[in-house]
Amino acid sequence: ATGTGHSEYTGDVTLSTTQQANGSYALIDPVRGHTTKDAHNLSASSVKATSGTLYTDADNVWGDGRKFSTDRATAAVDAHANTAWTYDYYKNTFGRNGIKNDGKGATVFVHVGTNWDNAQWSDACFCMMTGDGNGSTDPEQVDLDTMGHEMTHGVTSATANLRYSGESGGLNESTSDIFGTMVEWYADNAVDKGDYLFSDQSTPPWLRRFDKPSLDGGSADCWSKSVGRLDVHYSSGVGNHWFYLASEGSGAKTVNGVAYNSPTCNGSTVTGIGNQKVAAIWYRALTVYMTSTTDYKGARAASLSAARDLYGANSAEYAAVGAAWSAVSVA
Ligand code: ASN
Ligand code: ZN
Ligand code: CA
Repeated sequence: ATGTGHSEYTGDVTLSTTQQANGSYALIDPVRGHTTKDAHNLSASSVKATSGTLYTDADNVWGDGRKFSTDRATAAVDAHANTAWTYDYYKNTFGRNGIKNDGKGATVFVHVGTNWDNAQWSDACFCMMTGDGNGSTDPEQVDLDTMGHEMTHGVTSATANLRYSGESGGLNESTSDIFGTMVEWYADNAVDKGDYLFSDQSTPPWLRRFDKPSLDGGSADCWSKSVGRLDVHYSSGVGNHWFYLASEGSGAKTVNGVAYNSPTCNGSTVTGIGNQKVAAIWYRALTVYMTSTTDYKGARAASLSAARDLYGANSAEYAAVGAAWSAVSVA
């Protein structure tokens, strides 16, 4: 069935739902296999696949469009819709049939924990958990790029399986930021437009940004020998900066009304090739060339191999990928 949702972050949305024997509708997506449940504030460490309760509704019109809503279905609207956008992005862009490419859907839990200002993916429950924000500035953590980020952790686990520490951990995080952002670009929503800011809707003004990652106070803009000692959400900065430079190029630029200014680490000028091509290169690098121990040097090699496969070794795309890595000090 097709329901209507009043979302927190993307206006009114359509929802793929399933009518049950008793006539009510459930947040079970029959196309993609995803199910959305209320965790009833169970902590993230306690959530199992069987936890919580399935969302059901009599008239298939869901939520009230408010942040921090007393209607517990509102966060579920965003979660259910944005999980579908993420599935569709991977399917329609890369032919990937779900997180494991096996057609099996995931479970999404909303209202996890109490004032839990976070979201996470778990391979163990094949589920995503999303919190309600911090009770003041940050609402429910269910916006497009956040949902895309968390589901991408599942894709990474099923493919390169980048180990979640050191440089491979930074690459794992960067991969989630990159494809999370690409899901936002793919959805092309009038309210939550494509940008190079991460978690900008649910953690305003943003949690991380790609043009100059260090503006978050912790992320690395440039590779150095010690970058692997940073938290993986900070060592990811090198990969995110590479993605921005390869996509949009160096210097000042306004995209979809947001002003960016991306410096290079070596004084070079980089010309971008657009984020769709960079994402295609990164997806092939992730799924064909990277392994659990790939570091930044290995990521450069993997993405150049992918660019060669897709566009040729003499292409502008291949040159841009290499130039952008050099510009973040990955030689
Ligand atoms: N939201 C965080 C992430 O996906 C949770 C974590 O630290 N693993 O990176
Ligand atoms: Zn992450
Ligand atoms: Ca964003």
